[in-house]
Amino acid sequence: MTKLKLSFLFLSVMSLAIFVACSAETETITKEVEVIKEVMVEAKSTLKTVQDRGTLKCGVNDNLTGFGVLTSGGTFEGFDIDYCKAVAAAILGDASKVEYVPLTASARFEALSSGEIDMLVRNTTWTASRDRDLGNDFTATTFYDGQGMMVYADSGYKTIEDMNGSTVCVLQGTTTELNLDDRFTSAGLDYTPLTFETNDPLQAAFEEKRCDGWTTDKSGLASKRAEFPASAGGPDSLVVLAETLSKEPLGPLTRDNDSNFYDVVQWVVFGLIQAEESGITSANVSSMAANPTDPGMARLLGVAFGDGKVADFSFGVDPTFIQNAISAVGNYGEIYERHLTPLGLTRSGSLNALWTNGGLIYAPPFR
Ligand SMILES: N[C@@H](CCC(=O)N[C@@H](CS)C(=O)NCC(=O)O)C(=O)O
Repeated sequence: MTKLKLSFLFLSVMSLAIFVACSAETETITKEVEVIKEVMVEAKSTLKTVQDRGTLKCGVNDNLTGFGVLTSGGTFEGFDIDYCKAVAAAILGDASKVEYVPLTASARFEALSSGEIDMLVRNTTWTASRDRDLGNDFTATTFYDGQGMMVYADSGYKTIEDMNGSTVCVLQGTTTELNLDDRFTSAGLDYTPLTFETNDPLQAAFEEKRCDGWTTDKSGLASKRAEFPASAGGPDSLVVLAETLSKEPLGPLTRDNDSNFYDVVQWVVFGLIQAEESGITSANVSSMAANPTDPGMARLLGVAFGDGKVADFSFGVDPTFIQNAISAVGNYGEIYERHLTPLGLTRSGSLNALWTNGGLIYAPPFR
């Protein structure tokens, strides 16, 4: 729906609301307002588009092992990819109904706002300007990250302060590029950024030692370090400096004013976290659904507890949507273990531990 039509509908709602205040026909008009509101929501919902189309268009990374990568076998894999699968399983009952759209860092927001994709899950940091100016809605944080600096072990650099006068390789259109400037400029350090649109030429420049440091999210550095080719020195030739330059909360995002779809994506994220907290896994979810041990578990899995009713939270999808997502990809811990543990990203003691273990991974109540 165009902005003009939306404004017209909004004005219609407003004038009806004013009329309500002055009229005896309050009840009828209140109903009309409700209908108009429903039409507005319905007309804009990506949820309906996905249901009608039968596939989910997910904007992803195809070049970041652990988060999103196109494998040599032609399949997409990774932590972010599993959220595409989980949402497809929740809405369509089938995790394979995803159309993956690989996007560079610079192209990702336009792809979402133009409608080319339904949701974006591409190691993307939640920031104020991306939320407001770019018209996105961040659903939840799936990975708490921070920016790091990777250098050659034999470079002698131990801290950012040692890097005065250095050249740093960085990707365009990222928070990384902006934080790098904040950090060096505020400390009065001289540096030259060498910027790239995609990772491969960046890595080539780093291997050729055209830059002294490579900066991005620490998870990204862990991924690139783990795969650093032996011909260029292998992983042991590189170190990531201890300093964390920024906060990089990563997670899926949807378009602004698309709350039916936004809610489903957000509660799928929360559902997979709650599943871990409740001890529900891809292996035991069917038996837990057949025999839930408590009412909270029954609500989460969309089944009745004893003789009670099935709790339907009216998300516009089957009440078993979280159950379907868990069956497809497992709980939060399983997803983490599958994709991020192999990169050496230790979860225990980090922000990405469950809140019950001292971390920030927390789901609001399913009630
Ligand atoms: N989280 C940051 C950085 C995202 C980013 O693009 N990171 C790089 C390095 S981890 C990446 O995904 N590179 C893969 C590529 O563009 O080929 C942001 O949202 O701006």
